[in-house]
Amino acid sequence: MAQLPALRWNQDSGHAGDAGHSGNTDRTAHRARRVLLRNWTGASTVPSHRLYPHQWSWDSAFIAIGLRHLSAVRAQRELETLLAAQWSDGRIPHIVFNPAVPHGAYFPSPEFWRSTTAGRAAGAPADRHTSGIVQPPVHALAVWLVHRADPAASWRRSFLPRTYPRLVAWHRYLTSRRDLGGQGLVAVVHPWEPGMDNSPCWDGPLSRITPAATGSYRRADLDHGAAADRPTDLDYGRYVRLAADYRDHGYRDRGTAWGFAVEDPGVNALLTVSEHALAEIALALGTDPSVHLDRARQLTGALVRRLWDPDAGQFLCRDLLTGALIRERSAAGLLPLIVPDLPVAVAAAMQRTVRGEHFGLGNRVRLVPSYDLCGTTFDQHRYWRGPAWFNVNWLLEHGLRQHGYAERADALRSAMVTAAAATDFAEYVDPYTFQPRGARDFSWTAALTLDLLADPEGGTRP
Ligand code: 2M8
Repeated sequence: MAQLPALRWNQDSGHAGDAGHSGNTDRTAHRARRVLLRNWTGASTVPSHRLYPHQWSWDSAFIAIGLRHLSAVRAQRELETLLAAQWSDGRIPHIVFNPAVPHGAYFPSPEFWRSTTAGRAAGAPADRHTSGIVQPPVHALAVWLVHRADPAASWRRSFLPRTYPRLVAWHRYLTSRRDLGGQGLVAVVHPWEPGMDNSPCWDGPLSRITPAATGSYRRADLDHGAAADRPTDLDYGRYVRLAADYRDHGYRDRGTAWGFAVEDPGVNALLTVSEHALAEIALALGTDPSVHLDRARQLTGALVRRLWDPDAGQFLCRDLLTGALIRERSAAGLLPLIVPDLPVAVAAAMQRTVRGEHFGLGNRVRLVPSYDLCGTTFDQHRYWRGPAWFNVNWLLEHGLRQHGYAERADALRSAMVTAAAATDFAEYVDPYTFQPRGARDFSWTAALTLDLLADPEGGTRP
């Protein structure tokens, strides 16, 4: 059986409030736990009651990683609820709708996605409403970390035996049906899929899309979020058009004339790490992990070959419709730092980029912004066009530590906890001032803060 190069994820044990915490960190952990308790709806957690009142795919994975410190069983349920909405073609939808929430509370609602009818041929479940697009595959990593938090509870509930086949089907969907470029990487077909919805990386590809007519839908996000923080109407119209076209094609991935198809480094890096997690899960189940290790190796190779740009010192997105790299620097291009067996020179160049003029970590800012500080369209307030997000920074904290930059990781960890506590767990913050933006009491901010606090030694561990 293959030898595992252990998936070294730092914060995979411990409990918030462990001995050695100061009063402040205990208070922050307590407040973070309260957010997670309030946002729990009985079987899963909403990202935010008002702005995002359903279950989101990658949110749930990050939430479960924090929730495991509060209740490992609840964290298992979070992931099980999401996986129960998986389509039979393997896709995990990006939203699972809560039937108790009125349709007008969020747009696009179930009436827009029509998963039970338009998605029937692609294998959407008949008994619940979901969206038809996907989000980054953080789930296998989350399952593995949740299992590690309380192995006894996990085995008692057969958590790994029940989730493993679903995770395998999910990765198979991505690596087969979504390898649209045929080069061994997953492509996203909508700006919402990589989770960084409004990134300037999409400006070029989106400019080719005719927006849906303004009167044909009603945005619900502006009821709860400031217009200056949210995407413009023009971009929103294009998101709607792309989603409607996919739906009207029965959410089929074959024979579709894609209006948008991009290889994103963040999505592919997360898939690679999750493939390593699948290897760990396979081994725990007593089966051969080689297939996952081989795939992780292939993905790492394809990432570097297709998306690494030595001149930029970071990874870039590739637009499959033009074949060219998209010359915009977003934080997605730094996420491959989480990949364990990245070539040393690539990791070294990336940590220089993280600290350099474009991301300024430790110099101009204390949290990594979502987009290039020097970019012409940088906006420190607008959603995914500059503000700092906690999930991105949590991943980078791990990436820096894993590649030997512990001091930088320590500083980032402490800035994240400070910013989360000072902003009531904001959805995102101005990277210069830590001014809160978007929703407050945001679930993944609370969950990941809890995770950082649960491992007080993590900052000094090799
Ligand atoms: C944001 O995306 C949703 C659409 O999926 C929206 O703007 O309505 C993004 O930040 C995304 O990454 C996140 O998963 C979602 C829920 O927190 O909100």
